[in-house]
Formats: sequence, C-alpha cells, structure tokens
Amino acid sequence: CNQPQPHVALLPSAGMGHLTPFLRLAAMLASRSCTVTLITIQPTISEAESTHITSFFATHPHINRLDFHVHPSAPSDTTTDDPFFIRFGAISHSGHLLGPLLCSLSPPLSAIFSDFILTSGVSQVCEHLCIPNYTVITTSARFYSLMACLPYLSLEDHAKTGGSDNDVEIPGLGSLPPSIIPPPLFNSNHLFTNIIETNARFLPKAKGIFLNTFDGFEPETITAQNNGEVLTNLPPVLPIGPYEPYELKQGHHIPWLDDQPAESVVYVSFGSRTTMSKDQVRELGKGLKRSGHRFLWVLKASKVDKDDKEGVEELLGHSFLEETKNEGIVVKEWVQQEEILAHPAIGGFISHCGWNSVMEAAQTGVPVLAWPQHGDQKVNAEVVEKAELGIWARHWGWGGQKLVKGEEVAEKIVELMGDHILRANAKKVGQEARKATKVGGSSDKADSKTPSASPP
Ligand code: BUP
Repeated sequence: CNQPQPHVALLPSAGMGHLTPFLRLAAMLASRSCTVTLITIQPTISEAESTHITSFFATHPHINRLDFHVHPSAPSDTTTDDPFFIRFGAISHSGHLLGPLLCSLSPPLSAIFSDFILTSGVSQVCEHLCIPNYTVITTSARFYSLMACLPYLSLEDHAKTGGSDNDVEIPGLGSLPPSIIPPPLFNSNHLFTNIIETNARFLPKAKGIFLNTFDGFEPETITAQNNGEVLTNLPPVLPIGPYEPYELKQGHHIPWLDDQPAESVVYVSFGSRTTMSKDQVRELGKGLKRSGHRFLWVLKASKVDKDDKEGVEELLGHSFLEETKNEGIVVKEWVQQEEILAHPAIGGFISHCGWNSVMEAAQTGVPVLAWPQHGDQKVNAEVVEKAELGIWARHWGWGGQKLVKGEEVAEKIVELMGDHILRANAKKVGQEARKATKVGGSSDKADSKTPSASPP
C-alpha cells in the first residue's frame, strides 16, 4: 500500500459461500500491509463458519476481529424456512446499526468492503463517515447483472402474463430463459427477492463492485457492465479474481488421492448448504458406480452441518460401500476443496456451481459437470458452459424437480471424463485464470484501482 496506510473493514454475510471470499480478500489486503478489520456476523448458522473464523484469526493474528451480533431472525416472513435466507434477511435489515461500531474504529476507516446484501445499510453508514463503500459480489458477473436489474424487470408480471415460455431480456446480457432464473424471483413477496431488490437500489451509491471473476472468463458481461449497458448509473466493476486461497490448515486431508492415477478421479461436491433427496443421493451413487470411474464424494445430508447426523452407510447402504471400496470414497467431513481440485489425480468435478467452486475449478483447470440445484447456480452453469470449462445437462432441472436416474448420471460422467477437447479447454481456462492474477494480468490491473493500491 502507499502511505498513509489504508484501514479497510470487511463485512461478510452468512454461509461459507459468502464468508470464504471475504477471508481471501482479508488475507490479500493484509499481505499488502493494509490495516484490516474483519467483522464477523454472530451467531453463525453453520459449524463450518465458526471453525473457519476461529482458525483464520489464529493464523492471521495481525487482522483485527470485531463481532457484530445480529438478531437471529428476519422481520416476520413466511415465504421461506431456509435458515440461510432467514439470516440473510436479518443481516440485510441490520446494516444501518453498524454505524457506532464502525465510527469507533482506530485508525479511522478508509473504506468498507461489504457483501451485496448489506449495500443498503452500509451505504448510509459510509455516507455518514464520508468514506467509500465497495460492494463485494459473491456470484458471477452474469448473476450480478440480473440482481442489479431486478427492481426494474417486473418478473412477477412477466410470469402472470404467460411469460414462462418467453425469455427475459436483461440489458447488456441478452435474454435469459425463465427456467434458469431462480423461481423465488418471480414472487415479489419472497424474502430472497426483497433482499435483492432492496440492496440493488443502493448499488449506484457504491464506489465500485468487486467481482471474483476475470476478464477472460466473462468477457462480454464485464464489458457490458463497464460500458453502462446494464444500467447507466452502476459503479464500475472490478474483476479481480480468481481470489487466491489463504493459508489455512482447516479440513480433512485425503491421502487416498495420492495413490490414484493422474486425472482418474471424479470429485463430487454440492457445496456447503445444498442437500439432495435420499433417492437422488442413491441414484447419484449408482451413477458413479456405473460410470466405472474412481470418485471422491463429499456427501451432505442436511442444509446446516450441525443437523447432519446420518452416516454414509445409512445414506448409501453397506453394499454400495462394499462394492465401490476399491474405486471411490465418500466423506462427510469438511475437506480442503482447493487442495483436492489442485491434486493431479482429479480429472473432473461434479459441481452445483456455487460461484466459489466454479472459480476454484477455473483456477485449477478442472473440467466441470454442472448440476445446479438452486439460486444463482443455473446462471453460473451457463457461464461455465460458455467459457468451455464444463458441460451441463440442462434438462435435469432444479434440484428436486425430477429424479435423475443413475444411468443418466453415469452417461454424463463418462462424457465428462472422456472428452479430451473439454479437458484441453479447461486447462486453457486454468492458464488464463492464473495469468489474470499475475503482475500485468487483467485482474491485477483491475486490482490496482482499489483502495489497497492507492490512498483514499
Ligand atoms: Br462442502 C465444502 N470443503 O468440504 P460455493 C466446501 N468447501 O473447502 P456454497 C470446502 O466452500 P453459495 C468442503 O471450496 C468453496 O470455497 C469450497 O462455496 C469450500 O458453494 C466453498 O462453491 C463453498 O460458492 O455457497 O457453499 O453452496 O450457496 O453461497 O454459493
């Protein structure tokens, strides 16, 4: 950093998918001798969040910790029982309460980097403190455009007027088939819709938008955003990804991988807060077995890890484990995904397309079989397909919409693992991703426009 040394406060939201990019940003900023204060939302929903927060501060003692206690429930809402959505609602309604906490920091803050769902509340605090607010987007540039435009799209009317067959036009993005837009967005009363719309209206007040992506991965979208084609009043986007992993010895190491041939193993994970029905889990198991490929499967049986009590054998049956014991392993513990994806034995990744997972696959050049389940994941899967990082069986629909049979799963796994052109393309994406963050790369250049590179 140049002098005077900037002091940046980082303000993440709930869930590992939101926390992880903030921990990476915090480590990146601290490594440039910025003063960094990481505000942690308490109580956390998952055990994974609290263990990662504890380990992060233990390995980064120079980063200041400040806890922010949020009332655990959102203002009364009956549209969802998802504990993460409910917490997003509570956090989104609490941003303005941060004022006194942030005013008291010493040295005074130079900037606040906050999660999208805090844009409304934090922009008011920043105005009061006369400091810039940078909004951190934890999804693709493409889904960000959809969120930014949401207040002006009238999706509920679109659905009512029989628009379920007609594409939705997003300025600067082209058309999106309604089938890939998260269903809650067609309900203007849904908590998810309210959170996005409330915060999207305040985006013009942000000084800049951090995206964990890179120019070569979403070129048209980033160009459209920065040319004012999406909305004319949005701040510039700063695509500075893929974010570098930070040093953290948290997670289960898998020595089994070291004994597997190069590029022979399919890694399967649907992220930290996605579960499938028991029937779907069994069909996925059948598909893995039938494909004849080795596999490493991180299995979750509950949305919140604290509630995840069933063992692998209960979920998959003794005979499955016995019959596949030489080809694959199934784990229920938190693993070091970045380390796994970078392992030479990994040849493919079956992913729900949570954005962190997509960026980690891009960075390591591992081909993806996209199996989006909810939220931004179908739009992200489109990006994966377009960037030629992976394939997507669109007709599998949203998670739980239909039971995808083992035979179909096996067919797609064989396609994923046997497609040499896809593998070569994914490797090219990996090279591009790593080039972007090197000195002089596109993400490095975008990064030089941030307050960590210049005094406020
Ligand atoms: Br599970 C698991 N180890 O065992 P996404 C996840 N991760 O390192 P999500 C592990 O958690 P949202 C595990 O590498 C990624 O950085 C993974 O984030 C890591 O999906 C992160 O991929 C998961 O964005 O969040 O959890 O569904 O719904 O917000 O996308």
